[in-house]
Amino acid sequence: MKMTFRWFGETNDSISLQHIKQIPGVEGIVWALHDVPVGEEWPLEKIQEVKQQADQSGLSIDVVESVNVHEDIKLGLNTRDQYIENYKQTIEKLASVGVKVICYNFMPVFDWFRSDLNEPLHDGSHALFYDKAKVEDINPLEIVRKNSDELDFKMPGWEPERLADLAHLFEAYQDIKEEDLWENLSYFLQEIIPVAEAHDIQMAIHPDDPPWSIFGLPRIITNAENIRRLLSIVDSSYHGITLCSGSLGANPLNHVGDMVREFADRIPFAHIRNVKVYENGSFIETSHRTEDGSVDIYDIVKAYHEAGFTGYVRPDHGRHLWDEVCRPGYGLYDRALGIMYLWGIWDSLVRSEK
Ligand SMILES: [Mn+2]
Repeated sequence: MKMTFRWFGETNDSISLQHIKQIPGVEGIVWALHDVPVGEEWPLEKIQEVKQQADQSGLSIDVVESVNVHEDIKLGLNTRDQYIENYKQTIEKLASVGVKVICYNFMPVFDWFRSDLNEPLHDGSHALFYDKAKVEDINPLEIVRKNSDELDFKMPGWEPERLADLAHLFEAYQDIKEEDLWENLSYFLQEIIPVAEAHDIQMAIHPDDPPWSIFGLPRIITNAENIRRLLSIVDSSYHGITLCSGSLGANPLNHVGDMVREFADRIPFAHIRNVKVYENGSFIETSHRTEDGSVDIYDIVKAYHEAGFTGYVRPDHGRHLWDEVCRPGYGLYDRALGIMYLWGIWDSLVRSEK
């Protein structure tokens, strides 16, 4: 496996490339142009700038996360074709600097979703928390207000113009059911995958986080059965998944290790992290260690090892430790600890083979 680390950019991250380079075994960054509005074509000069920065630190730029999909594509509007055309152009440009994997998702309106970004754990660290009852109880428009008041809800990656448009977006999704979303995803894939294939870039869809419908919005990349359906839409090794153990693992019915075993040859990119799921359906992010959460991280790494996995891996989110000031979920310390845990399991599996 090739170890990577998510980096938000020189002026957009509390962590430097030099620090990332010092984590054992990290070969590359997982990056994106976070200031390009969703749907627009990525400018080549800005792509090359990141490539240069990474080169100087001896890190690869093979994995991009994410090239986000415009809502009009997910809604299946007539305007989608222009956005799909822009997407294709971005694929072509990313290929020109050597990008190998593009992570994306197909979640309506919200990307990953939590009720609290700084929930205390028993050890005094803090982590992202999903309070199920709280989310079920709240009107999403209220979240916007709370967000702007810097209270309970903050959503990194939410552009202000998108927040302002939230009421309109919800209206637009009113008639979009799961089957409509499948149809719109299928249209997108049939357009995109041949282009990705021609440019030797693997598309890797991220599962829905959490893996169930929120606020009545449809969500479809949620379990093994739906991943099977997803992969059958286009039969190509360039159409794969970003298998995220924490997203799928928030539903105790999902056995992530078995998903690795079943889908291994369609997983170019793995997110590995743990969550502790409570009986009431709420969950909190924990350290990567199997014993600390509800997801069997050992079994997942073992499944990758058995599959001879040569794809990219990154520790997903981490807790906020030792008073670190960082982007929620994306501190240096806990993700670096997570990497060492993953290497510990991996290296011992490799040695025990010999
Ligand atoms: Mn993830």
